[in-house]
This record gives sequence, structure tokens and C-alpha cells, in this order.
Amino acid sequence: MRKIAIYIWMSLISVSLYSQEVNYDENKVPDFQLPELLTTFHGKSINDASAWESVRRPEILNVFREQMYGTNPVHQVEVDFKLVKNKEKVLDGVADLKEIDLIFSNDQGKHTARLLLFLPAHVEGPVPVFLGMNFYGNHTIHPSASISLHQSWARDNPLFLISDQKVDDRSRGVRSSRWPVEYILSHGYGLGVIYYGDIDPDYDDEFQNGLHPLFYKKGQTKPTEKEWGSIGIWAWSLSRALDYLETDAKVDHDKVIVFGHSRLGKTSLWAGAQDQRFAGIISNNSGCGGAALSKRKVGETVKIINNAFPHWFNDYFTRFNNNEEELPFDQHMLISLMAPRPVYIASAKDDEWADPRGEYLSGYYAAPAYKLYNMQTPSTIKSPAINQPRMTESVSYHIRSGRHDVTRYDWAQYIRWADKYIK
Ligand code: GTR
Repeated sequence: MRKIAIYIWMSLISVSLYSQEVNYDENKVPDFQLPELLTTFHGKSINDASAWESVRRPEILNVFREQMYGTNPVHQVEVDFKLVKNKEKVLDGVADLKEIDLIFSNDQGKHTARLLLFLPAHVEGPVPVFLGMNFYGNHTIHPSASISLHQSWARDNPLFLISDQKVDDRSRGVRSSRWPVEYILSHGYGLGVIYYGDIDPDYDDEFQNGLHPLFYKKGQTKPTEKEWGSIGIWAWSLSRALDYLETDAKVDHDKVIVFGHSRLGKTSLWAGAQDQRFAGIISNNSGCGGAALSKRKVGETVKIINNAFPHWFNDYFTRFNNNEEELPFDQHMLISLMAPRPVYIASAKDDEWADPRGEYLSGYYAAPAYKLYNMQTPSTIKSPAINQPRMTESVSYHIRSGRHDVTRYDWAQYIRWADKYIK
């Protein structure tokens, strides 16, 4: 009880600390200018998809790499896949379950992360798959005892009975409300998940644990100013999971949709931007550093996020603390990197910290890239009403009632959208 009280108290303190400098008032949004999507950094206009793909898209991707999420180091690692569990007809017969170890190795050492894959038992396949990361462990997405527990660091959470940074059986299924596994499978989709702490524990230790050290050159002890932080390496590992999915005959690997919530929504966007093999991209409540426009400075800002989570982005990104005007990019450009693939951005009404309006606008302002492919784009700058999803073949969006979370309502829209534009 005491632990829970302290936990709630600490969360309140952090909210009030941030709230001192936080704007939620639309009238106080500064005048800002978004960089033109279809004009290069050297002032050249981009008029067709081929110039977009050969000139503008690469330079946008590069600026996000160098100035925000970080560059992926050149030092190579080998990735091997090992099927460690393969069970048919689990979850009362509706699912086939696989666990696949992704084994990363090179002369610096070895590191393992586990992919959990559920496939619908009633479908012959190959099936489209949603792929995403989770916050506490694969075993938290469903109470099934067939899912292995991880040995990695986990954030203490008395509500989930996680203490001493270790998980045990008691946290099985504690996050099942965010992962309606049977519901997803019943619609003919598979679901793949990785625990993000298996890749890089989510706290600032200057990248001594997790996967980063494998990428260090001789004598290097942490990433350079421009190299990746945690979001960078989480996103990279989603691509490695996709490498595995490409080898699995039961998976329709041209139809893998990358999904993520909050910090892991920032991650799914960054994974989708870099890896065009992802057929669709979902950002659930990703907020600052995800779908929300930084220059609006509503809710969480660049300075707040860099101070609270110095390990998420590269060090270069701190130059824009309290200095969003100088950003040569904004998040509409991240969304534009998804084109011509469908992207779904979702907000929640009470999640003002993530700036729902800014999340809508980044999708809206990404439209010129999709228009180069003659695609239908959102027709109005007005955000849709609460619980009235607006879907198009390019950018789709909803704002749900309720708080920062992933709900059955969100999944119902993602499945409707995927049925329409991906399946
Ligand atoms: C918050 C953070 C957000 C969001 C969220 C989450 O503390 O300020 O950017 O990522 O965490 O991941 O739940």
C-alpha cells in the first residue's frame, strides 16, 4: 500500500514539475512556419514522386537521423534467429504461438531478445501481422502460461507486482487490455511483440547495458553526438524482427504493420520511416517526438522530453531545447516518409500532454508527399470530432474519448483500416 502511495505521489510530482512550463491553450500557440515539404534544403522544388524518392525523401530521412533519432552506427552485428518455442492451438485453440530469439553478436559480444508471435490457428495463411513493442514484457500482453518470462530489467510497478526490476508469474497478462490478442487473431491477423527492455532498458545509463555496446568501435564507450539513442535502437530491432518474419512462411511479409503506443509510437513511426518494407504504420498517442508538431510547443516540448528522457534521442537534438524555431524539420516530415504507405495516427482526448491537435496536423501537412502518388488525403484542416475516425488511403486519424492508453476502440479502428487499405 505504502509503495503504491509513493508511486502515485511521484507521478503527481513529475506532472506538476512539468506543468509549470506547459501550454495547453490554443490561443497561445506561437506563430510558426513549417518547413516546406516539397522544397529541398537547397531550395529546389520537388514536383514528382521520382524526385521525391531520389532527392527529398533521402534528405529528410537523413536530417531526422543526424539531428533527432540518431544515426545507426556502421559497426556491424550479425543477427541469428532461433525458434525456441513452437506450440499449436494455444489460447483455447485459437492461436499458434512461436517464440523466436533474435541473437545479436559480433567481436564485442552477444545479446539476445525474444520475439513472441501469435498466428491465427483458423487461417491457413500466410497472414498479415501487426508488429510492436511492449513496456513490461511479452508475458504481460496475455495471461497465457505458454508465454516465457524475460530475465531483463523491468521498471518497478507495484500495480503490476513488479519489484527489484524483475518480473515473475504475477505480472502475466497485466497489460492485456492493451493487446486484445484473440480479437486481433479472429480478424485473420497475426501479432508479433518484443519487450523493449530486451533491446535497451529504458533509463539513462549512458548506454552501458542493452544492445548499444555491441555497436561501439574499439575504445568507444557511448554513442557519439549524432548516433542513436534508445528510440533509434528499438526501431532498428523492429526491422530485425521483420527480417525474421520474412523467413516465416506463415506470415505475409508484404503486409506487416508496425504499431506502437506513446514512446513506442515514436518508435513505430521511426521504424516505418526508415524501413519501407513495413506496409502500414500506426502511431498510438505518440505525442512529442512522435506525431505531434514540435513547433506548436503544446503539452510536452523538446526541452521537457530531452530533460526527462536524455537517452531517447541523440545528443544533437538538445540544441533545439527551447529553440524549436531553429528546427529545420518538424514531425509532418516524419509522417511524409511513410508515403505512399498508409499511416494511422491516433490521439486521445484527455491526452493533452501529447497534443492531439498537433498529432492531427502533422498528418494533414504530410499530404503533399502522398499527392505526388495521386493519393486521396484528408480534406480538411479541422480535426475530426471525438470518436469519429477519418480514414483515407494515405493518412488516417481518430481522437478517442478517454486518456493516454491503447483500448479495444483503438484496435477496432486499426483493424477496420488495415482490412481496407492493407489486407
Ligand atoms: C511520458 C512522456 C511521453 C510519452 C509517455 C509514454 O512520460 O513524456 O513522451 O512517451 O511517457 O511513453 O508513456
